[in-house]
This record gives sequence, C-alpha cells and structure tokens, in this order.
Amino acid sequence: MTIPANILQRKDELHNLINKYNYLYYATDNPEVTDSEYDRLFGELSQLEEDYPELLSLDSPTQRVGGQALDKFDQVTHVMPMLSLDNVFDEVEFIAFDKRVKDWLNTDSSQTYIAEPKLDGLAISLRYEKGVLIQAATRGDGSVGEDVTVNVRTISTVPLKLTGEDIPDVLEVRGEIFMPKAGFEALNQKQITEGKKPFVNPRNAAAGSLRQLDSKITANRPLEMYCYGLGEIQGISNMPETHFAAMHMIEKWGCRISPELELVTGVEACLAYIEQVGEKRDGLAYDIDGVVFKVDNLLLQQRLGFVSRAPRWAIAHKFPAQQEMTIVEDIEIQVGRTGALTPVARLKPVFVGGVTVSNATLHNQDEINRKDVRVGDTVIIRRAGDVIPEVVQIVLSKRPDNTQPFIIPSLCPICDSVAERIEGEAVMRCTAGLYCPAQRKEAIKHFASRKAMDIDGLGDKIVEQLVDEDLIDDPADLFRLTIEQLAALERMGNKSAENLVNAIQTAKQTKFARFLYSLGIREVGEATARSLALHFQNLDALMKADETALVEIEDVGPVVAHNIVTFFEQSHNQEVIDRLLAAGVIWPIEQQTSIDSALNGKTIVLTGTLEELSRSEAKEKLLALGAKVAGSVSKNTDYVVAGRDAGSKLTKAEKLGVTVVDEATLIEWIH
Ligand code: 5U1
Repeated sequence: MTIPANILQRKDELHNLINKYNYLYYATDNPEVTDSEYDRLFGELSQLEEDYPELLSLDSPTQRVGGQALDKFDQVTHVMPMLSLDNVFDEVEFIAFDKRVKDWLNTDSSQTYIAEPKLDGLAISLRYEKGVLIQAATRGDGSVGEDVTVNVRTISTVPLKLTGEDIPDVLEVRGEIFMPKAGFEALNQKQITEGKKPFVNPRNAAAGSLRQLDSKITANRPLEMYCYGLGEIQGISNMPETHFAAMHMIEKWGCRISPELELVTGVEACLAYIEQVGEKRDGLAYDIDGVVFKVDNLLLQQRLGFVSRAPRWAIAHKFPAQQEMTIVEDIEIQVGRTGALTPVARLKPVFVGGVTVSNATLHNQDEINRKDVRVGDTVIIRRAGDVIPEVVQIVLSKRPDNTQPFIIPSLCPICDSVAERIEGEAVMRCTAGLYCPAQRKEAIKHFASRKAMDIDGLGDKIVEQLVDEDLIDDPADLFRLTIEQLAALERMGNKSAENLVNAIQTAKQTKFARFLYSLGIREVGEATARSLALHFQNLDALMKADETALVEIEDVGPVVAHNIVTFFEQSHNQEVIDRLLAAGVIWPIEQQTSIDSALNGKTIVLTGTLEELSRSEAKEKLLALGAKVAGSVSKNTDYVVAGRDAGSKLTKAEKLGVTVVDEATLIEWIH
C-alpha cells in the first residue's frame, strides 16, 4: 500500500516532536509540554503505525515500550574493542600515573585531563548508522558482547535517532547504563511488595534489567545512560581535537554526558577534583565508585596507545568500596529511647566505605525474616556516607551447619518487661517506658545531645555510668550532680568533673525550641520543635493546647499532635519539666525574628545540589528567617530553590507554576 504524503509528513513531525520532548524531559529536566500532550502525540503515532505498519521503523519512539520477547541474546563482535580502565587507589598511585603519562610523552608540562565520576553501572556501546540507533551491545569480554538493542531502545535517555548537523555515517558511542538510587529504592519496594527478591544494589538491578529477554520488563525499569567515549566513526566531517570537544559534539546530537564533566590541568587540580567528587558522592542521584581521568588531547591519546586492553591515557581513581563481605558473630538487641527493640548484628570488623565497621542494624523482625540473617552467616554489608551500615544480603553458600533463625525476644533484654508489637508497626517495644534503664539512658543522652541542650562533655558513656550507679534517673537530675559525684566516676578526673558541672550549668540557658526538642516527644524533631516554639512562644500555652489547636500548625499532623498532648498529660513528664524549670533551665521569649523578613511564613523547597551552602545550612538559615522548609512541592509551595541537577521537584514546580529561584537568589535572601 502506498502511504499518502500527508501521513508520511505527519509521521516525521511526530517523530521529531516526541524525540524533542523526550530529550527535554529526560536529558535536560526541562519539559516543554504536559504529560497529557506528550501521551496524545505518542498515541497518535502508535495509531498511525497500526494503520500503516510500513511506517514502523527502528528509530520510532514507539519502540521504547519494548517488543517481542527474545529467547537468547545474539553475540556482537565489537569493531573497536571496548577497553577497560586501570585503577589507582590513592594520591601516590595517581601521581605515579601522571608521571608515566609525561614520561611516555617525553614532556615535563602539566597534562590536561577530562575528568568525570565513574558510574557504577554497565558499559554499553551504541552504534548509530546514518544517525539511527541500529545496535546496542554490552561490553562482554571487550571483543564480543551481547546484543541488547531492543532493551536499550526502551531507555528514554538513549536517543533512537541523533539530531543536528554533520552526523557521521557511522558513530559508535560508549557509555554507562545505570539505575539512579531513587529508582532502585522504588524498584526494590515494588519487588518486596510483589513477594519478589529485591536487588542487592543499583548496579545489579541495572544489569538484571538490561539482560531481560522480555524488553517490556526493561521498559518499566528506571535505567539511564551517560556517554563517555567513542568507538568506530566513519564519514565525519569535523573530527574534534579533544575528548572534551568530542563529548560536547555528541551531546549536541542528543547523547547525554555527565554534568560533572570537567577539564583539569595538572596533578593538583586532579586531586582537588577527586576530593570534590568524593564530597558530593553521597548526594549524587546515582552510585559512583571513583573518578576517571583521560588525557584530553586525542592525538596524545593515540600516541600513548594501550597495553592489554587498558589505555595508557586513562585511569580510574577508585573510592573505597561501599560493600564488603564479613561474618555475623552475634546478634544483640538494643533498646532505644522510645523502647524500640532493634536487632544489631555484631560483625567481624571490616573496612567498608572508608571506615571500619563492626555493627550493622538489622532493623526489625520482618527484615531479619526477609533476609534470614543468622549468627554465623557470611553477609554482604553496605555503608554509604553517614548512613548506618546495613546487611544487604546473606551468602547462603557460606552458611555453616546448625545455624538457627533469629527471633527477637518477647521480653525486654534490659528490664525483663514485656515487649510488644503494636499493630501496624514493624518494631517490638519494651512497655516499661522510663522505668526501663535503657530507655532512661537514651532519653538522657538525647536531652544532652548537641541539637538538644548541647551539654558539652556529657558523652554516652558517662550517661550510662550515671544511670547504672543510680546517680540520675531523668534529665532533671543532671542539674543536681556535684563535682565530687562526677569525679568518682571511672576515668573522670577532678578537672573534667568540674568542667562537666560547668557545662551542665551553662546549658541551662537555652532556646525554647531546643528545650522542646530535648524532651524527646515522639516524632517531634528539630523542625517541629521550632514550629511549636514559634507558634506558642511559651511553654504554658503549648502544654494547654489540645490536638485541634496543634494540627493547625504546619508541621504537625494528627499523630504528632496526639503524641504531644499525651506527653504533657503524663504526670511523670510534668514533674520532670517542673524540676527542670526549678533547676533554672531558661530561655528567652521566642522572637518572631523574621517578622520583617519577606520569607516569613513562606514555604520553600530545596532541590538539586547547592554549591555554596550545605542543605542543612540553607535549611537552618531559611528557618531562621521564618520560612518553612518542605520536602516536596505542592500548590502550597511559595518558592523552589533549584541547585544543580535539580530533577523531578523542579519539573513539578514548573508544572504547578511555583516560582523557581537559583542558589544565588537564596544567598541574597539570606544576606
Ligand atoms: N566515566 C567513565 N567511565 N568509564 C569507563 N569513563 C570511562 N571510560 C572507560 C570506561 C571503561 O573507558 C575508556 C577507556 C573509554
């Protein structure tokens, strides 16, 4: 059947529009049309392809939804081998690499490298002929990989067709396919809900998703790609002289490259880049395991060549691994401030994520059951940044004989009171409240902590000794402690005792918000304490407030309101508060400091990476100006502050017409 010219023209229009909107949405995070308009165009194209099957082409955006299931992956021989990278693990090794480069090039001059994070994903080679994606292959052994084209076509950030000027006849683009952390968490939640095994880490999830014989499954997995190199090229009119220019050339044709890509000259700048990326590592939306440096000049790359599959012109500086294997030597129960019984795995110490780890939380009985962690098991543990180390998975093949499933006891291991699991909660709780010494200790530790009353020098160990020796029962007792009592504690000299008594006395002068936070009311964190303090201005008013009055405050929902009312109703708590006040705990009247501030009462959302301020600094300063800092964008949001790489929150703000400002504006506000 001949296809009418107007249909052909419309098909081309739809391809161009959908590709453009797709690129804007996924690659630039800056959509120009609503989701419904996009869906309408997509539907129109699908209908055309159904009416005129000859219209269906490899580069049609409809191919992104996946196709017929395969029974195996074909092999693909790479025309140019996919190289791997040599690694260095510290500064000294990096400096030696740089020296080798200079020696080979017979120069003393500082070298310019293109630098970018090393993504923890899977290497892929995309082959475009006349601008159309015709093949996507895994690295395999570097010479022969697997044909995963149908699966890769479903990845929105991979262009099915290159756009722009001077597109070469053949272009191979190499890069990494990965799963962002948020997508990984959501996928694992879904796996658990559906009774399926969760993935161990985003890398495994990405690999598992890409190696699906049914591409419809891949289409539903949150995969992304950044490109970092080139393979075969034929028929290019203007080959750039540098890797950096080459990357920006393919970016113009629609390939996504890392936003962290930078040129760095000389060893010092390289080391600074490593540090800078290391600091950002936990805040990035995806896992990385190092930084890659490549000599930028392509002629120099050619001169340097490669040895056994690894180029002499590139190196990966690896960060400490965030996952390691170790053995569970014991499982103990910790009792927290709210009585929660938390099982903790005592581990054979292992170096992971840059520190030695000997404990990992097992969260609750459901988690233990799900992972079936037992004493004696070999486990993979993960520690990323400041996150508490956790057991990701057990290694069943290494399980010794005679291990037993672990069951959390039904009595509190500290005070022998009954522990119960409240319906709807995952944790078991000791029912003894402050009669349980463990809960008492935790309540006092919380009271003294930096964000609460900030008692300098009153560490956890001292609190534990004080409770164990019956010197204190509750936070108010701290103010009666004498130098003599403290000096009699283990490893406490007279001078330290005197300093501690002074610190306790100094801490009496506090702020209302800090005082409220220090009481340890369930689910009243710092931000809620600050809202309560600003709203009520004095303790009496807050203690008299009922749940209806409390839920009117922005941060406070019905559960928190109920917790607050219940806390103040308890005579034991009233008595401790009276004794704290009698001991001289005092704060200035809470000022509505921000009355004059234009941000007073405004709801602000921070998103993306801020360069000048840390998230918590920015939040702190905005709160001080009377603003509320919310975690998600809604129609009640007044401003969104968008840092670098802002994603879905920015998109939502734009959709809802919320004013978006940059970090420079935020800094102006603060000043
Ligand atoms: N970011 C980045 N990752 N990565 C991996 N660049 C990079 N380059 C690689 C590999 C294997 O190989 C080059 C030699 C192209």
